[in-house]
Amino acid sequence: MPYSRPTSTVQCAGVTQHALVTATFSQRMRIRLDDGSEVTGRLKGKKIRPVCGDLVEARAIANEPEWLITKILPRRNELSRPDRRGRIEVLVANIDLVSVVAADAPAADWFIVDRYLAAAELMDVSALVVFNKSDLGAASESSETALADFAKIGYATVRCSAKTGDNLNELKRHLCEQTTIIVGQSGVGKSSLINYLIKDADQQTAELSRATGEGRHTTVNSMMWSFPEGGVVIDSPGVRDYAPAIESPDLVARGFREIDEHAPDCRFANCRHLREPDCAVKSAVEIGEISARRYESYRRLLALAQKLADNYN
Ligand SMILES: Nc1nc2c(ncn2[C@@H]2O[C@H](COP(=O)(O)OP(=O)(O)OP(=O)(O)O)[C@@H](O)[C@H]2O)c(=O)[nH]1
Ligand SMILES: [Mg+2]
Ligand SMILES: [Zn+2]
Repeated sequence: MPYSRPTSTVQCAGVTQHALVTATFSQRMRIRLDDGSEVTGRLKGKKIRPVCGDLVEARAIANEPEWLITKILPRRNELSRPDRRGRIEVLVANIDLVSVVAADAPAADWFIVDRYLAAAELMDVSALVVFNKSDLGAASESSETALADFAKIGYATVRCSAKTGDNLNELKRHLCEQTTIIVGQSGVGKSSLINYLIKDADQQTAELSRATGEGRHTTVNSMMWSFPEGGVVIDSPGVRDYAPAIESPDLVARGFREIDEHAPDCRFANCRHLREPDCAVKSAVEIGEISARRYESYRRLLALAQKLADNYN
């Protein structure tokens, strides 16, 4: 991928053009222009906050190496989370696939995976579960169960290793020709997977880390990489926890496809599947049709969404 470092070349103020945000740093961002070159952009004022995947309007600034970003074009979708004050923080925009990575080291928190999957459902985009570090041996019992749960409800799952390259062709097959965000806990191997799949990503990350003075091994910014064959993948910083920003508790069930599927059979149309009588969801959990862990995940996210809604109102 062409990457031109900001230079001290004198530039004339240019006409506004569309650009793609390929990386965000605290004050600056990397944007890709129509001709494929990449330049550093900064914001005009603080009213807009572009994220990786955004299409923006930008123009060259006379006698400065940086470009000025003036506007964000309408987004197709947003992956977001509530910030500490309960406001919505957008992480990336305009994506086609949420690829959630987990591993047995560090031990997987499957509730986090469920929440990313819920975010994908609510955004109406596809999702994929990647179980990395297969070279470490057989998966733990809890991971086996969780992976089987996901497969049962129709999510694609890929077991692979960024260390040995095992099954990475299969992973690549899922990622090509679209815009994917790779998410998951810190240390599960998100960047390693991208480095394996995109040969010069490691070197470019190192260069950017030097340029920005930021660490190399832990990803601190979202960053987009392109496959030569088409398609892009966004590496994102690992999380300790994640929850989607959900406008109303009523929407939480939509984030769990197997719960959403059973909900029409509940006695009450507005059943929250907690203590209501004749709840088809709870019946399905009791007979093992719906995974008890996924149901617990739903209850936890519902409680969180309720808390956020109460704080907000
Ligand atoms: N054994 C084994 N180790 C791996 C594999 N993939 C990554 N690692 C190691 O796991 C550690 C974390 O890898 P990263 O790629 O930095 O993980 P990350 O998910 O990008 O982490 P953050 O950027 O902090 O979110 C590194 O020491 C990698 O060498 C794998 O498939 N097998
Ligand atoms: Mg990383
Ligand atoms: Zn119900």
